Amino acid sequence: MNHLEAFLSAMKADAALVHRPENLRWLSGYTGEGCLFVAKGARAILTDSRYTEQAGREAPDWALVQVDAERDYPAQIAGLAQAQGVRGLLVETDYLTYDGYQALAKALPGVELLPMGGIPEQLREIKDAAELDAIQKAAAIASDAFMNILPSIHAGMTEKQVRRVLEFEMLELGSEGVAFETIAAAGLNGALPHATPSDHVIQNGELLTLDFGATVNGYRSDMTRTVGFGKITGELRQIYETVRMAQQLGLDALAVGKACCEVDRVARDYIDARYPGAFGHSLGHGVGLYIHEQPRVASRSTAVLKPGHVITVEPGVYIPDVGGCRIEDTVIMTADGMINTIAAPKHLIEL
Ligand SMILES: [Mn+2]
Repeated sequence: MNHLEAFLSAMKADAALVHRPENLRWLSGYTGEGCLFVAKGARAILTDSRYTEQAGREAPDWALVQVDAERDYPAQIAGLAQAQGVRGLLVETDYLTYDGYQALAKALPGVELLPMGGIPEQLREIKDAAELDAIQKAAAIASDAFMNILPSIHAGMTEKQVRRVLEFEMLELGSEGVAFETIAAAGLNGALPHATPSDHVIQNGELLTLDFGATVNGYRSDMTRTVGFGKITGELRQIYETVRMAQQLGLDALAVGKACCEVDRVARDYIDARYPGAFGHSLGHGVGLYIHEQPRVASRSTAVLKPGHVITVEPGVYIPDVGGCRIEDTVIMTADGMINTIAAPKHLIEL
């Protein structure tokens, strides 16, 4: 069953309207702006003249409905809904703006707008062979880029300079673009889990956390490595080894049929016993066309691991006025185990 067939059979309404860019791409292959109208007897891409050529190339099996000043999105959607006799239309109420929703409701007086309820996101959890191939390629690019830049990064560079070198190398190796905004956090900035690269000059004795990913065919990879400059001793080394062990325990806990909250707990208990309260975020998340997908690997997650899940394992320790460390791999769950897509080593590298 292809993505569209899976979606159609999961739809509990006459038709659906899809706006989220990742879902457009996943269902149709189309990567431009606009939305999809999907019904049992119709599939159409609605967009404007800037994208009609592109939509025809990327999704030749889909009908094209052009919007313009005369016939805007609500009017064209109303036309399609009427032609298909739609009474209930699924919409992404977790993505549409309030104004967009109001405009639709006004244009479709006889149609009930129903929440999509995350159907595409649930289906996207399980990746097929082509998706896994793209993610593995993206992971290899990021991992190789990290290894390639190690000889050229050194104390005296700023976080921004390291980011530039790393992102350039990923592009050189074939990435379409960054998977998300690269994090480069050295010294005390390492205590901020999502620090933005700054002009901070990296000093010997500091840790640098790099969280980054590449993109292939729209699919992303996600990895984090923390490296040291000069000699790393005392508490920073302890923090590093604690995170490294917690990450390994998390990886070792992965198995098909295992509850995600159990995997989170194994890594979290290890850190909490040593650095209480220093690991605030969840252990991991799904990765695919979007960087944060289902399933969540979190203490309150109800998800159970299945073959085809792609998840991260990324514990961290963050201590204000001391620094921090995170180590992360992207892992594919398979019927008989798992594949760690990130090859880069995890011992403490001192540059
Ligand atoms: Mn991540």
